[in-house]
Amino acid sequence: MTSNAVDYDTLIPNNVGLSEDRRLLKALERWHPGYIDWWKDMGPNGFQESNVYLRTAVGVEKDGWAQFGYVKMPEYRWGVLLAPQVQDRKIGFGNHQGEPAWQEVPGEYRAMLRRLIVIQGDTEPASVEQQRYLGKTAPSLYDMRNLFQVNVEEGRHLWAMVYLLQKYFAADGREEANMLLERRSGDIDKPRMLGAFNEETPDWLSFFMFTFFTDRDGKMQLESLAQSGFDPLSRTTRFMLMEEAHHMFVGESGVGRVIEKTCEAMNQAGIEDPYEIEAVRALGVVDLPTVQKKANLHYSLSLDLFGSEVSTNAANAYNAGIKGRYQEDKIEDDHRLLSDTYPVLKLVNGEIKGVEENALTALNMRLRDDYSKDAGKGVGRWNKIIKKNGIEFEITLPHCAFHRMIGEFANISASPEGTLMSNETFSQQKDNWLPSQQDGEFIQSLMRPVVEPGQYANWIAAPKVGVDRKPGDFEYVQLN
Ligand code: BYC
Ligand code: FE
Ligand code: FE
Repeated sequence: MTSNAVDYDTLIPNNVGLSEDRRLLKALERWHPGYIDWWKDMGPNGFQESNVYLRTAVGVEKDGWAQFGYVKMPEYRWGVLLAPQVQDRKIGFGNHQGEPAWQEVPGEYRAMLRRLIVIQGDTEPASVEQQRYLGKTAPSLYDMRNLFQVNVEEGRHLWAMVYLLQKYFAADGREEANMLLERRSGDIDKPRMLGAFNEETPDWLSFFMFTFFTDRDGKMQLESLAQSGFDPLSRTTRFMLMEEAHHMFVGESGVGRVIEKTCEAMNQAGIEDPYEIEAVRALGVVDLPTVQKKANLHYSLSLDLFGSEVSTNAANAYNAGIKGRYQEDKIEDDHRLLSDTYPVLKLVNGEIKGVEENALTALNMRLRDDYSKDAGKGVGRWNKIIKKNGIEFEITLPHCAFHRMIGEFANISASPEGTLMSNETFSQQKDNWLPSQQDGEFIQSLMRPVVEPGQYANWIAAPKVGVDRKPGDFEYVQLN
């Protein structure tokens, strides 16, 4: 079955010929009610009966895959969608380079593959859990709709991984699929697997930072899984990446609109100094130093998601042909990396030094560098908004040693510039670098819902264009 058309006649929309695979169909139908229960329990709180103007995937080709319309979220058509199969696709890297891509799980890599799929799957519902109360304080119906769109798509990403587990991993895959519905973000007994997915997303600035920084880790990880020699994983992640672009748009434009509104308000009030924090806050907008602190927090939490800089797990997954580099198929080298090196920042005798490491074990570091470059471009666009408004301030990405819990710098303290310091000094300075309790309370004080169509909270600018080219006063969510 290689058709790209999506079958919407079945309970579970799909382009994988589900109706011809009775065993799999049964397994997914058995999993479905638990998913819906999870969505109603842990999904967007309070809006399950509202009509939301959502896009639903109706095909998997580059153009015209999305259809817009009002949907109640629990009735969203979550489905199993794979990018088109590439004929005669070959494994592009590692020990099996040049061999035909696997259509079944290779026995020797079964455990490794399952682990990666489970970790990927675990992040998707985690983000929905983290964001579940944000609907109540949305700055507009436009933003509320974008939040819900991100949420239903993360739900679909969970479906994508559950499909792989149920189809390719028999009984233990079924068990993992069930456990994905049992862990909970931030739960002490059954937490989600990765650190950043157990943090809170307490306000909308955090939501925008999360979709900018943390969904971008999603993009990088999915890009490297899209290179996988296990073809079904490659095809699923390739389609997920088309949805991921929207999540990062929500983040980048969201923070951009916050910055824009702050700059405008400062100019109107004649405030030139961005560090006149109380004066800026009195205007009901978020001061730029606080935006910087939020960026410091979410960037550093997201760097942790790349694992240790030097990792044999990463080398093994690459050698196995399971997880490649970012844009592996566009890199011109031998795709084996057996004698190559890669520069890694490490702690050497109490100093941060660049050290040449084996390129295979340094793959997490490399992916993280690619991530930082990608994130840096978006930050550059934020800075253009500030500059255009004539304000002297620049958002910067902190040093990779700042505020880390995983890897080389997990046990030291450093400033955002990368200056090492004692833990005591760090604690004294912390509130200058990361959102303090007071900053959090100030932002919370701005989080009042705005639900009139076409209206926006005072702290955020209106978007340049509507969703699906709808007019400014379009009712993106029909509350009832
Ligand atoms: N937190 O060799 P190491 C997304 C563990 S986001 C907790 O350093 P490795 C999304 C690690 O598991 C993308 N534990 O790392 C975004 C291992 O434990 P075990 C999600 C961590 O394996 C927004 C030990 O430390 N997808 O899609 O090379 C909204 C040593 O591991 C952490 C993926 O991550 C951590 N941060 O790399 C919605 C792709 N980091 O096994 C969705 C799949 C490491 O020794 N995952 N550990 O007990 C992977 O490729 C890799 O597992 C990791 C870690 C990159 C996560
Ligand atoms: Fe996702
Ligand atoms: Fe995402």
